[in-house]
Amino acid sequence: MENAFLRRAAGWLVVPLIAAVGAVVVSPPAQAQGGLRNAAGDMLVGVAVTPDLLNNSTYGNLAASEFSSLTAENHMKWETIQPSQGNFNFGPADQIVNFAQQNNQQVYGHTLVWHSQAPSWLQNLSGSALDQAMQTHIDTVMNHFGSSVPRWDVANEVIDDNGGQLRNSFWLQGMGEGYIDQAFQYARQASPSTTLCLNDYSIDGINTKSTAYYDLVQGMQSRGTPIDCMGFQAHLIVGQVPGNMQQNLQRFADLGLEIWITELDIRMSMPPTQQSLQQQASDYAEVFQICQNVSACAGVTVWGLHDAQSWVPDHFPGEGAPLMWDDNFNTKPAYDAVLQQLGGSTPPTTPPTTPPTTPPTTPPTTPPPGSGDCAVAYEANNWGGSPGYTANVTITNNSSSTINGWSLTYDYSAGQTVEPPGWNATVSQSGSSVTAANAGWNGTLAPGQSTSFGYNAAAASAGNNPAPGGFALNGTTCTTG
Ligand code: 9MR
Repeated sequence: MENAFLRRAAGWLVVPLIAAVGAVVVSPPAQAQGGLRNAAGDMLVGVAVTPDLLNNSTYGNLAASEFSSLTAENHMKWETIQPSQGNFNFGPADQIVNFAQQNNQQVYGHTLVWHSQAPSWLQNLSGSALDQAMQTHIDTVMNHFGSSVPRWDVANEVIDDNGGQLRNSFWLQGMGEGYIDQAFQYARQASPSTTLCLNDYSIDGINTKSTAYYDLVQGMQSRGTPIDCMGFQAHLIVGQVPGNMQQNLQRFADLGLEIWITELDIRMSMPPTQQSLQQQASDYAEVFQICQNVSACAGVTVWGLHDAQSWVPDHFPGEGAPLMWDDNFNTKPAYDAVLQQLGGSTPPTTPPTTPPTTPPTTPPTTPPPGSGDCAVAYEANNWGGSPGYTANVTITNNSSSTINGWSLTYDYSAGQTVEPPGWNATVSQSGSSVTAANAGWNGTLAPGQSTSFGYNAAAASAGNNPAPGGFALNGTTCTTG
């Protein structure tokens, strides 16, 4: 199997190479390239887009200047590309690809074989007719885009939500369980150098469904089916980044796959509060940090540019605001947190807003909270059979005052060693004592507000990993549990 790093490096060469051979005249970047794409180094930062909106100057400028990869949110799906049999409609998708080429961006292809957004003529086929339609579609689409779309979701959402069985789709009914292998084989034949991905939601942490994918990938590999990459959609809820997400992505990386976070959004109950926006910022930074920590992780794509055009409110009534820009294209705390996580400089930010409950006369700094005024929840996810583990720590300000800047100290008793600096805090260790200091964006904790940080660590030996004790926030003892 080709090395994931080489593949990542090769992917970067695609657009310059096209320019070099003179096949396409690539104009200079239309926009100054700053922001996220610049800060991210060799990690791609993507956004799902709609062709019409690229003509809106605010949307287009942000899509070009902040992102290094584009995914068509809808316009490379079967119902758009081949609405009736044999009639291919590449216009909207080509707009996206052209925009990407003008702005030195990659394109992530989404998606070739899926049970949803599939035209009824296709759903009415079965057996060899369905098989033939699959091959024709894959061939025609991949040949049309060629190297301008260097990776594709070949099969999307093929496993059920309950019990990890193959989804009972028209594909499964029409072609049997070999349809997934068949799709990947057709894709490899059509375009040998394209990175071929599986992609799904609710597989971000270790659970029944993600383990079913792990087994599916291993089965494909044992049968010689070409699979190169695993996409984790990460349609998440504020405060619920799975504690073992990094461990989960790593186990797929260890199978030799390139890793992508393909459809990130983090929704919240509406309307947003200062607390939910801060939690969202910390969650976004954590997801980007996870990709940074997994060396096979090539990129993170967010599923939409700004809140006003997200799919979330239509599908989850009462929830929304899942993206990094608000309805009016203002950056949210999540943007600043991601930029900082990527190592970029945070623009001069608006001064912290005083929480509504704080009277205007409250002095800016408040004394440390009294004992029990903070609570700590600690969990360690052991990497089965090895001394390694991932720790996640959540602190809650249970006092009635805002905390401005925090430092949490605690002690390990069994010789554990943490790997600094961790994520969402700067973690260091001296002897058995660990200190975690807030990151730039989560130092302010309003009354009742929580924030989480984490790090990788190793126990002295596998299985010998008791929780630390003596948690103190700014010197004051916290309750645990
Ligand atoms: O965001 C897409 C939305 O505009 C469409 O109406 C919807 C139709 O199913 O698909 C949405 O995108 C989905 C993606 O293609 C696959 N993973 C789940 C995404 C959110 O539903």
